[in-house]
Parts: sequence; structure tokens; C-alpha cells
Amino acid sequence: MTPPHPAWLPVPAFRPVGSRRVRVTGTGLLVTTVRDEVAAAVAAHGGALVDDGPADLELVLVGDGGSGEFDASGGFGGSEEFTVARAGTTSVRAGGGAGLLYGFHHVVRLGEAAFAADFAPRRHAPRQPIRMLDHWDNTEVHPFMGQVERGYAGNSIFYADGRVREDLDRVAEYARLLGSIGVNRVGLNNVNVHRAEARLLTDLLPDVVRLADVFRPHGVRVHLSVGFSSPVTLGGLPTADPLDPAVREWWDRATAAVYAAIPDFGGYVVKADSEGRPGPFAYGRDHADGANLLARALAPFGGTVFWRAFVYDHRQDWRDRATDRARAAHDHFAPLDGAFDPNVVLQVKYGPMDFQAREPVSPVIAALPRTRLAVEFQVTQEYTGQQKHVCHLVPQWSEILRFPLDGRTVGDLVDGVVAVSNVGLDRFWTGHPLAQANLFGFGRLAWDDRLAPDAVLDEWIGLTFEDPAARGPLRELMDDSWPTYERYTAPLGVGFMVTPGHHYGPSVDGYEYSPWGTYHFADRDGVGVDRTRATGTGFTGQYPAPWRDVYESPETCPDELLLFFHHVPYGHVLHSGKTVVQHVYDTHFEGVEEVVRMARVWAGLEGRVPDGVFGRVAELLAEQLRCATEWRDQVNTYFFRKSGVPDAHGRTIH
Ligand code: GCW
Repeated sequence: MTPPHPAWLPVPAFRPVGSRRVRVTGTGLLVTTVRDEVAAAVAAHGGALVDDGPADLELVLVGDGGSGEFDASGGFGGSEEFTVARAGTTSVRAGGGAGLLYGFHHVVRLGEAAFAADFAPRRHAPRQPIRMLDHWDNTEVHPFMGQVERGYAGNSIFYADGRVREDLDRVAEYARLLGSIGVNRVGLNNVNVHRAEARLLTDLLPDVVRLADVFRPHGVRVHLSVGFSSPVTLGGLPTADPLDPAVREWWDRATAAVYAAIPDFGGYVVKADSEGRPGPFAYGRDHADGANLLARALAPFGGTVFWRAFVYDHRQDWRDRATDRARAAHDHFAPLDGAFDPNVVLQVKYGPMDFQAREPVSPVIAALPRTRLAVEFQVTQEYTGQQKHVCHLVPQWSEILRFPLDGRTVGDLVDGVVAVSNVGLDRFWTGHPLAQANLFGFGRLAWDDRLAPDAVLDEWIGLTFEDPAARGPLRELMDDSWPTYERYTAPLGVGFMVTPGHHYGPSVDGYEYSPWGTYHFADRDGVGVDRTRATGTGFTGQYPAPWRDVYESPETCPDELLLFFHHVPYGHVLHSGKTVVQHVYDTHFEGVEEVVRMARVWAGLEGRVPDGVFGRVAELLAEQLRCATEWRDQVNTYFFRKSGVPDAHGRTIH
């Protein structure tokens, strides 16, 4: 197999460290990882790993370091903090192996700046203790979904032919990439747990042990998605009722067996009563009963259950205007606040619908003050161009994490950030080489949501691309690519309009008369979903002040969310001064023009980026342009035909 692309850890990125004298002090699994990194860097760049004598960089595990491989309180790899300073020598001090690893990569990112002027000690600690990537990987290839559900980068890096791969070199490279950006948890299999994958919990457990062994030296704990009906499907019990003592015993036993094999196992991820997955509702129980059942099996070992709040009726009738999918998570979970055990983390998608390019922040995040929460993002670009389009999502995640709710930000309110991974066997990991920036940026924002998205992008570009002349154009191309994507797809927050099933490319009415609850309600007079308390579904009432009122009125609702909250006439004038229909036309023409510009910027980079990368991105930009043009023409034509309003600028609408 050809070696995978080095992503943001190419050999030249280690030159500032690797060309110097470096000392590593301490012992433990993660300290060994750091020492190996330093050894490779100095071997490549002519520096030295020294035991004594003067050093330019010291990496020091302080005290006994809590350097044990993990402790049951969840301090895997010991403490994650580190302090960095420079007084003649640059030094990183950490109380745990994980902190030392993160401190090392911090210095790598600083590059030469880490060795320039002296600076006082700066303490770095993650804002979120939980920084997790979920893989929607199956052990087998699914006839419709491929091997990785919503995967756009080839087959799974973990599994082949129903088992964990023999050769885990690539997984080791991946674990290294994750450790370098501070990701500390990974979910190994699809939340839609099919029959074959259910066995990861039982007879395939020795395979999971091998994956855990590969992730451990990089400070990453592994988790399994489990099916709620496992006691029936795997255990042969007549029920999976969470209050049944035999069910409880089954989970206790299965979980104890996992910990006997993997003492630092992270826990379970559960999608229950969602899109056809089994759950506690079948037994007349609620989701606290369900989550606590697993939490109690995990608690003696320090494990966590990640219980997804993505619960809604996917068999609704489009004729029924009272049912609003956006309301579902809050309706189900807000009443359960206080009922969850302390080792339950409720995993909430960032918006009330489903990973759209634009949604309001989920009101669930403000509604459960006594429950641990994690916000869920989608690094895999299901609804944002499927890694065929450049769509740099870090600005979206930053906006969400900084969003104020009840006087705090989303980043303050949650205990963790989780995202669906975007990697596969593709030689660039992510299909689109520039989609690596989303994986990198996810880790960086999960570590510190106060980082500026453009600074994170610059970090990624600086590490990944050697030629300084490539950096400005790359930034120009990628920086605004999320708003660009938004411009040529579904307008003003209304969402979807994608081709049903695979979700790529436009189909304005594709989901309009379907059971999935994803409607736009366009007619000859107007478009949008009335989610107000006054005349609509009442969804606005799920928000605390001021948002419940800001969103309630079209006068105060931000333009970009207008059609999410309101059904308005085509002639409704936005805050921008444009009518809704003219906004639709303008943004769709502009969006395509921006893609043309992106392709032009990329063409100018020939010879400045590696050939393989150049060719792949050039091809994909051509596809992005084709697809954006299709979006533009279908959306514009659709609204022209519905409204009969011509474009004020007389451009071609078919
Ligand atoms: O966005 C939807 C996807 C499903 C996915 C589901 C979920 C894993 O279309 O493929 O299932 O979300 O988040 O559970």
C-alpha cells in the first residue's frame, strides 16, 4: 500500500525542533511517544536528542507525572495541561504524558517562533475535557452505504472483510495525527450498529484490543457504538427492557469483559429510538432509563456512555403540519434533566435538524443544566459538499461554540465536542486534500474554542504546505468557502433541498413530500417554515431569552435563518434591503462566481503544491463548479417558476 499523505505532519514541519538539541525527561507510554517523535525529527534535520548538557528545547514530565497509562477517573495519559516558556532554552513542562505530547506539538506548530525571543511561562489547558471523533465505519461493506456511512474518502481504515485489518500502520498514523491535535477519544464503529458490527462487543473484542493498543500511545481512548437490543440479539434474552434484572446483568457482564481486555476503554456510544434503531421506548421506558442502564455497567470502570439526542419521528406525514422535527430532541430530552447518571454525556447535534450548512444552535444545549452535554459536529461533509467541494467548516463550528445562551457560550455549557470523522483509505485521508483542514481544525477548536478560525487555517496551511508563496492564495481560496457553499445551496437557513438518499447535489422538492420532516413549504406566494409560537409549530418557545423573541419575529430574526423560522412572501424585504426572491437569485449567481474564482486561484498554484495534490484539487474544483452551477440553476428556476418574479438584473434563469 502506498504510504498515506503526511497531512499536517510532513517531515519539513519538524525542522525547527529537529534541527536543535532536545532533551526529553520522564518515563511512561506517552513520554516514549514524545521521545520517538523527537528522535525522528532530529534524525531528519540534523539536531540531537541529548541526555545532558545544554539543550535548545526541554520537554519535562514533572514529578511522577501521573504518567501511568491511565487512571480510572478519566485522566488517561495523566494530566493534559502543559506550560511552555523560554528563557534561553525553550521548555515544556507537563504533569502527565498527554500534556507533554500536546506541549511537544504546540512547539512544532509554533515553529521558529518557539526559539526566538524569551517569553514568560504560559499555561495551556484544554477547554473541553472530551474531544472525540466518531467513525461511522462498518466492518463490512454495506450494499447502499459503502463501508463507511456518509464516508467520502474510501473504505474504512480500521476494518476489512468483517474484521479489524491485519496491517494497522495506517491506523497508527491516524492515531498520531489525532494525538497531535489533542483529540483524546475515538468511536470505532457506526452508530447504526448492524448485525456484524454488534459482535465487536463480544467475539470480535480481541480485534478491538488491537485498535486500542494502536491508539493508546497517542492518548486516545477507544469507544464502541452498541445496539440497545444487544441483550436480545447477542445474548439471546427475550427482552432488552432496561429495568429487567437479567438485562442489567447482561450489560454488566459484557462491560466487565470489555474492561478485562481494555482497562482504559472509554465507553459506549448509543443511537437509540432514532431512524429505526432499537431503544427504550419499545419497553415503555424513557431515555434516562436507557442511558443509565449502560452508565451503571460502565461506572465501576470509569467509562462513559455517549447517548445521542438525535431522536425524532422519521416516519411523519408531510400533510401533518403540527409535527415539527426541529422540536423533537428538546421535547424528548429537556424533561429528563437531572435524571441522568453522572457518567452519561448527552450528545447533541449542533442544530435542531441535521448537520445543515446553516441551522440555529440547538436549544437543547441550554435546556439541561444538570446534564453533561457534548455538542456534535460533522467533519464528514454529508451536507456540505461531500469532500468534493471545498467547504472549510471551522468558521461554522467557531460560530456555534461562541454562540451565547443564558449568559454563557455553547463552549462554556458543554463538557465536550464530538464530530463524525472524515477519513478513509484514500491516499489523502479525506478524499479532498483540503478537507484535511476540517479534521485539523476540529481538534484545535475542541482544545480551545476561543481560537480564531482564520488563525487555525493559517496553522494548518503553514504545517501542510512548504512553499510560503502558496499560503496566501490557499487562505483566500478556503477562508470563505463555507459561506460560498451556503450561497449556492438551500437559501436563508431553510436547509435540505438535497437529492434524497445520498444527499449530494440539488433536488429542491426531493424531501418535500417525504416522511423525514425536512420541508420548505414553497408555494406561489412564499417559502419557509413557520416555527413561531404565535402561528407556527412553537419551536421558538424552546429557546431562552432573548432568542425566543429574536427568532419569533421576522423583524428581528437574522436574515440567514429567516426561512428556518418563518414562512414569508417572496417580496419580503430582508435586513440586507433585498427581497427574499432577489436574495435567492443574487446569492446563487454569486456563489457560482466565487467557485470560478476559487478555481482560478488554485490554477495559479501549479508548481507550488505537490503535483498529486494539485491534480486532485483541480479535478474536484471542476466538479464543484459543475455541481454549484446545477444548484444555482435548479434553485433559481424553481423560485422563478413558483413566484413569477424576474431577476432584477435580467440574468439567465432557465
Ligand atoms: O445525517 C444523518 C445521516 C445518517 C446518520 C444520521 C445520524 C448514522 O444521513 O446516515 O446515521 O444522521 O446522525 O445518526
